[in-house]
Amino acid sequence: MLDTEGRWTVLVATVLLIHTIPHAHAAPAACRLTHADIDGDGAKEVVLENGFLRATLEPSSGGRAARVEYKPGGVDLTCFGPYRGTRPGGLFGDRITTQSFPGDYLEATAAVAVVKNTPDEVRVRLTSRGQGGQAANLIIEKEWALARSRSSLEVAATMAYRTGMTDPKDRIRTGLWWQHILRVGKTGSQQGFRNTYSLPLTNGILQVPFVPQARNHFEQDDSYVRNPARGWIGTVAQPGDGAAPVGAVFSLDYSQLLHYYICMVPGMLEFPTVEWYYQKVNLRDGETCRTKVSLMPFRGLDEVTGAHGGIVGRLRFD
Ligand SMILES: [Ca+2]
Repeated sequence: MLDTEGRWTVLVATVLLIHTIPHAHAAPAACRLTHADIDGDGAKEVVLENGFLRATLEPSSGGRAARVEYKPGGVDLTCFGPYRGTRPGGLFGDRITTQSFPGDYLEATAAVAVVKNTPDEVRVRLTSRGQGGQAANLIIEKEWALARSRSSLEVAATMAYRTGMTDPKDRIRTGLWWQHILRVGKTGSQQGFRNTYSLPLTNGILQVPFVPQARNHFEQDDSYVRNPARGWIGTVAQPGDGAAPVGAVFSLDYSQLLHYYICMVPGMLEFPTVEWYYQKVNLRDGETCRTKVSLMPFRGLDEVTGAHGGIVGRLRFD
């Protein structure tokens, strides 16, 4: 580039990209779907599994992912709590922007429909409904999918308003909000590793460090991050003992996004929450809005500065 005094300077860039799609010569294991009470608590789980991930969904707890094991890294990307007393953690806890915490959906019981169960792809739909007022007719549906050749977990969500009455004046105005305990830790453990959250903002990439059992603090602007610049948010963890960094990034639709939100107060010793919420929409009877998210795990990147379309990357100017 040419500087103000007319001198040429050379920018040396280091680019490292991690594909979440494996090379063709790999022979990934077939997909499997199990719908059974695997932990003996009387409620059925749904387990989606391929060669890269094993995701345990809890229909009886709002249709969340209670565990997501990333096999190549030997880690879990979340834990099932307890979070805030006895409230479970996990990924994709449903909320809506017009209900205060915890709202109707975090502990709703979701209906289960297996959509596809083949060696190349497994797909299941979990459907929850609110409890009172207009939310009793507001349905949140998450369709989870794993493909044999991909290491990402795909979630396609629908928020639908179904009153059964075609009153053109009756409409609901709200937005979808997801709460996650995104943290990388040893498989099956409650506590995660030391890690750093990354958020792309209009004034640069925000890096938020978190050290388990330390009194971490992130409360700028009441925990809201109101200037997102891209549709991704993720974490990179340092397992220690010379092991490669392991992380995961959510890739989401930026055009629908409103704010990110991180709840990290000193009393939360094991993990913070990672959340975002979408812009409000107006829904009349029979109308729906849709969005898609990919959760992309990776190894070997010590920093994330971009993520999109199955690729997570770091671009660094030295
Ligand atoms: Ca169970």
